[in-house]
Amino acid sequence: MKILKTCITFNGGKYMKNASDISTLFLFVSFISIAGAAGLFTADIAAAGPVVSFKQNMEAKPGEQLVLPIELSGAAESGIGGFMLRLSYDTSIFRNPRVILEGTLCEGNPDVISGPARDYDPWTFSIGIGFSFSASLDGVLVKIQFDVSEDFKEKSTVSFMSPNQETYLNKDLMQTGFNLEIVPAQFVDAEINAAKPLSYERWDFNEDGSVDYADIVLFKSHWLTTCWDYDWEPLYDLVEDCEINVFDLAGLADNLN
Ligand SMILES: [Ca+2]
Ligand SMILES: [Ca+2]
Repeated sequence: MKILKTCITFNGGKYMKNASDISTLFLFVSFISIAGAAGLFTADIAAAGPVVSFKQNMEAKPGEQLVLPIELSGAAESGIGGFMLRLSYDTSIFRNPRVILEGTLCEGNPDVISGPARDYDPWTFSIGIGFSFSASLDGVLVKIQFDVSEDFKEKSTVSFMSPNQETYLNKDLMQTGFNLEIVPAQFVDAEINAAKPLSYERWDFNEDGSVDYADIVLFKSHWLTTCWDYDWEPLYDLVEDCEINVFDLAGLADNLN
């Protein structure tokens, strides 16, 4: 039943233009429903093909904004012509979702649609395009921006809803006669950690309850690295300027026990 709703949602908009599209839709809905009931969508097909992944190890600051890139790899020769990402997350923590296309593989594509779910949908927010999307290179598929609740503590997950069913990559609908042909893919969720507040604890890098020589040694091993370096570790960028430098050292020195 979830799959049925998916199809209606997707085709109920601009893509369903005439009677022939409508009959195609119902044929397609029947097929998908039967396939779903028969258990044809299994974890096996999710293991192959391209990978869609949230950027990992992201931190969010309570009360601030979070931009979360969704990355695509293995795109070449997979024949992707569209996608539907249905996301599920705690809406009391991640609020006012907006899609950013600038700097992504979707930049400049006016057909990307997005929006919140209705009350009866099991997902929270969706982003998709049915056709005219072509990814020959790997990169950031889209970005999603949230306002993060001031109450955000610890961690929270942003996940893809039902990979290869409600969330999927697909062949170009224009070329498949509006039959949804899913390109099997792997989808990797995000676990977002709450950034630690700028307080004494932030200088206690090894979290042993004291800011001392051991923390200086750890700090020194990241000296003058920048956020463009492969071994970038934002934990040490106490004064956030994308470099571990003298400004961070000053803070560390001030907080030594
Ligand atoms: Ca320490
Ligand atoms: Ca810094």
